[in-house]
Amino acid sequence: MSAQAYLSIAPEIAAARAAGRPIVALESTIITHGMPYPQNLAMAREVETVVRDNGAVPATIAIMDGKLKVGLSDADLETLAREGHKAAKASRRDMAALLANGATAGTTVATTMQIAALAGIAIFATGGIGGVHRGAEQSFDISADLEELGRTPVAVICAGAKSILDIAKTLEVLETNGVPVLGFGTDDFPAFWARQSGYKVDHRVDSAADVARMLAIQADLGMGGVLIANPIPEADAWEASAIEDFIRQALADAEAQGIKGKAATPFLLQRMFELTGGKSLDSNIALVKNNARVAADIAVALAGRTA
Ligand code: PSU
Ligand code: MN
Repeated sequence: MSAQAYLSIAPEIAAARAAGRPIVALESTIITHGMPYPQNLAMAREVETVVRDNGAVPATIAIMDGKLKVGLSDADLETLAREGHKAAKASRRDMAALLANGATAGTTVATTMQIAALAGIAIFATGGIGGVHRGAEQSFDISADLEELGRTPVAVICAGAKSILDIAKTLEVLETNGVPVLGFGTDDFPAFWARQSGYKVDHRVDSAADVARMLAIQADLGMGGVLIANPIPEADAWEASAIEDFIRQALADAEAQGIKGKAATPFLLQRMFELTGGKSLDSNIALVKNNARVAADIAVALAGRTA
């Protein structure tokens, strides 16, 4: 069988695909492992609404019932949100085993990109990407997201990388993997909760049309993914210095409890939620919605070019 045989594409998305209408892929690890219940469920629904309100069809992606599901029902969203950490976190290496077992899994940025590409979807919105963890020179912990961006032709709209990661090393690995990093209305690579990291992006873009033009050329060249870094809205942003103490504390707690590997990012996000009295989550939800809006604008611009 071909990989396509494992896809289950919702009828609305298949129809949009056939008609060349704009579609935005959305990931599901953010639902299962990125946020607590019930805020995760509210977020998943709201982000789909933002995509629709901006003229595109949302395609939330997960692994469920032995299928790579593209476009989830409300009951599917609820299952993922309620299962939370009991669901699997599907990275590239996990896919065959999860399909074989009929498991329920949230898909990471890497896996969502892979499934989106199989389904013919070129634009994907998330919160933050995985990256090179602080201390990676010892742990070798580098997210599979960075490798996937190098090889899979999907544009990922994110709010940069969290400073629980080593942002300088993350940008180096993106360069090694040949991934264009675009700043959407910014010269500075954003740091998720903060609008600036102090590191520059390769190229600044100021409109969805400019992004679409560049994506069309990237596709003509037969190259891989593109990272579009869109800063968190001003009203929801933290000063980098205000959040750094919480980040250090969360990292120290992870170290003390021996949290490593795929558990690291979910643990750090949960600790940040606790340490900030829930405020990190409010910012996280705001930036995801902002990314969904920009992704829809880009998808609309891209569909207009090829129509
Ligand atoms: N960053 C967030 N929330 C998330 C993730 C990252 O703010 O939920 C998820 C994404 O799905 C990302 C994954 O692809 O964590 C990266 O995990 P790892 O660091 O284990 O590669
Ligand atoms: Mn990792």
